[in-house]
Amino acid sequence: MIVRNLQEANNTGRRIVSPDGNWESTRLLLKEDQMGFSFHITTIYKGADFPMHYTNHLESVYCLSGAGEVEVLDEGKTYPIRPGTLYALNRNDRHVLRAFQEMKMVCVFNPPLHGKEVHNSEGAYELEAEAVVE
Ligand code: 9YT
Repeated sequence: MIVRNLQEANNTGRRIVSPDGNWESTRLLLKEDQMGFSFHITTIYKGADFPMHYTNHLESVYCLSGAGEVEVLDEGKTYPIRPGTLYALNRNDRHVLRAFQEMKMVCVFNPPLHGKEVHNSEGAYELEAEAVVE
């Protein structure tokens, strides 16, 4: 069994702070755990407003706290996000995430992340980013 603790993981290489200043994410499960998905606790900073397009991954996102919205660009729809909301990017949807308050999210990625990924210029994660987690 794998047992990890968020507060402990925050003091390790599992905590990734995005260079764009929009978010940080502590990745509790990764590819090396061989679960078939990765599992992250992500903070979206207040005022963040940024596009993403996960062309290589499917992602589910569950809001624990905060408030914001997600705009799905190819649907032309915007959905409010509040505690209890889940959105699933089942079509690799191009989207814009906005945080009106800081949001705490649970994020699950398939295929799993290696650990150090940050968004490329398209707002995606490469499939073979560096794997090392201390
Ligand atoms: C909700 C979202 O996609 N935020 C960006 C960070 C990502 N969830 C991650 O790498 O944990």
